[in-house]
Amino acid sequence: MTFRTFKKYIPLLVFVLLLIACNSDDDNFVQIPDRDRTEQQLADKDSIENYLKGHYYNSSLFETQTNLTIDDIVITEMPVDDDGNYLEIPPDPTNNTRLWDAVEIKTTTYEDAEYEYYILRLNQGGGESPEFSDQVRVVYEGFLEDTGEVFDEVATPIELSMQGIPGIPEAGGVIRGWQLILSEFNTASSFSINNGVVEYNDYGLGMMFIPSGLGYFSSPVPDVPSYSNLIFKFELLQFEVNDHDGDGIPTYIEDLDENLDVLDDDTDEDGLPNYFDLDDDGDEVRTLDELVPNTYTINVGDPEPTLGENEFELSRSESSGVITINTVSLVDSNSNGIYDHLDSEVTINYNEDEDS
Ligand SMILES: [Ca+2]
Ligand SMILES: [Ca+2]
Ligand SMILES: [Ca+2]
Ligand SMILES: [Ca+2]
Repeated sequence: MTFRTFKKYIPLLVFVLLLIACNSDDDNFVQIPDRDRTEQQLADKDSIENYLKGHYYNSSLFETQTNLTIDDIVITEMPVDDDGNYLEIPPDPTNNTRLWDAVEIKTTTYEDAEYEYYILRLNQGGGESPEFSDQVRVVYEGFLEDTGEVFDEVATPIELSMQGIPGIPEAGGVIRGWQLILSEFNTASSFSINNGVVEYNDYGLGMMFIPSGLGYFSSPVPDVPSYSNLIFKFELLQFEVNDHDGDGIPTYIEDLDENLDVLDDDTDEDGLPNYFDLDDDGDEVRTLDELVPNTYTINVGDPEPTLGENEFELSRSESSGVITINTVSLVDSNSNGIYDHLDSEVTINYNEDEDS
């Protein structure tokens, strides 16, 4: 089962406010202009597709066995013909498949450019699927498409927040390609602990082929030259729902226009995007107080309560075999189509009795 606690970054809010307050204007160093994204993507697409046509993987293994790891994925260069062109059929085609014949091609718009990216789906995973802004537990290896050089790898599972906060490296954040692709996979269906080692069952396993524009693009990153296409092998093991500002609303729900970008949603236009704003409509009643609270108590082992469509778990605790689950629900009390916490005309505080 997935663990569904809620990460909070309230101490970080202070840093963000400081950053906004001290926004300096001393950028008098020479800036090298970025390359045009659309032009770069044309070159990157060509390069990635050549790689996919020029390599194969050990496909039959993944059709016959379960719980394989990234170490079981073997990528080999295709043989060439007399003219030096890649053959289209790999050696031992019963057991091997050309990557180009196995990947899914996806498209997205990002920073006003159109992108293709590619997924090799080796196991979907039997658990739940994270949202683009959640915290994931993964194992991965990343290497450069053009040299094959490994620039980043973790052999034991680590947790990463897929959504960062600008200016706060500690808050995490991953490249756009990861946000798009990991949210397409599911976590493990279950896990067990044997001799202190966690063993996951039926987790997401695959590879991603990401153009530089959905990777680091022009940014300097150790061992990754600017404009590098990136390839990752990964296992998606678990996830947690992120609520960056701890206002009770999961971060992905604060992506109001559902474009998988939480930085462009700022209802009160105070410079703090909703996912990092404790009072989203700026009406001086905190978002958490503009949501309707509810409490469920169940016994350990009982089925989970079914939450409403706009109801989210805020916290849970367990005592003497009884689980207490606190939730909040979005509400539109004047039925004008705008939830109270986004409607500065409505200032009902649903926690007033408790506070006074
Ligand atoms: Ca958005
Ligand atoms: Ca705001
Ligand atoms: Ca908020
Ligand atoms: Ca309001």
